[in-house]
Amino acid sequence: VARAAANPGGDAVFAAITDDGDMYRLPVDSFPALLEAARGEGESPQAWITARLDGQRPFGKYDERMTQLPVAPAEVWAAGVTYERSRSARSEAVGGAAKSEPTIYDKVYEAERPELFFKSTASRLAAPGGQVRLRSDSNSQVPEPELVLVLDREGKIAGYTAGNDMSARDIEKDNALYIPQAKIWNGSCSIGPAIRLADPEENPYEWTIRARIVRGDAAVWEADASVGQLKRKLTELAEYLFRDNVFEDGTCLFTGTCIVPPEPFTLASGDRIEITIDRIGTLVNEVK
Ligand code: DO4
Ligand code: MG
Repeated sequence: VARAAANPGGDAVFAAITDDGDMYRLPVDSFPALLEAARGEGESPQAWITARLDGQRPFGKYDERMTQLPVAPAEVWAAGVTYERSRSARSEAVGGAAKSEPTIYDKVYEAERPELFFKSTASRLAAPGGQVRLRSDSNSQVPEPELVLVLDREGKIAGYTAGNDMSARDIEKDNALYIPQAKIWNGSCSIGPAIRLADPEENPYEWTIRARIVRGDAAVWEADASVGQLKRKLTELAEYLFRDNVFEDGTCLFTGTCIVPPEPFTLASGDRIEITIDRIGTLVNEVK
C-alpha cells in the first residue's frame, strides 16, 4: 500500500498496489484507518483489501516516484547495534579496537535487552522523493539504510517499509549521551515509498538491503547486506518496544543498520540517497 498518484502532479490517494503494479483506490485514507477497518471486520489487512478489490478497476500503474509518506506516524523509534557491521564500525569509532575492554556497542550487541531509541515524529519526516537535511553542527553525517517495521497498536508487525536513520556520527562519537542530538533533527529521517503488508508467505530475513549515494553523475558509495544478518528477531524488537508502553496504529520501528559508509565519508548537500529493499521498493531522497 502507498499514498500514490497516477500522474505527475496528480493528487495522491491511499492505494493498494498489486505485484503487477496495478493501483486500486481504497475506501480508507490512511494506514491506521486500514488497520482499524480490518480489525472491525475481524480480517487481516491483506484479506480486507482483497475483498474490496473485487470488481474494481485499477486507476493507474504504480510509479514509486509519485508517492508520499505511506504513513504519518505519531512516533518513530529505532533499534541500534543489531548487526555486526554497526557494532564494529561504532566500536572502532570510539577506539574499541585499541582497548581490551568491550565498548558499550560490544556490550549492547551481546546483551539480552536491545538498544531502542526515539527517532522521529511525522512532522520531522522527509517524504519519499523529498529532502533529508544535514545538521549545521556536524562534520560527519551518514545515511543508515534500514528495514522499518510498521506496527499495529498491539505491537504486531502489520507491514514493512524502507527507512533512512540519518546520523551525525561525530556527535554520537563525542559522547553516547548525545544520541538524541546525533539522531533527531528536522529532516533526519525518511520512510517509504510503500508498505509491504506482512504476509506469512513472505520471509523478510531473505530480503537484501541496498544503498547508493550519488554525487553529481557518480555513485560515491554503494553497499548491500541481507536482513538475515540481523542479530535479533524482528518480533523481539517490537516486543521490547511495547513492554509497559502504549503506541498508536502505524508506529514505525527502524531495525538497525547493516551497511555503513567508511570513515571519513560525509554526506554533502545535493547528494542523492537511494535505499532499496526487496519486495518494498526504492526510497530516494535528496540531501539539503
Ligand atoms: O547506538 C547508536 C545507534 C545505532 C544505530 O542507529 C544502528 O545500529 O542502526
Ligand atoms: Mg540506525
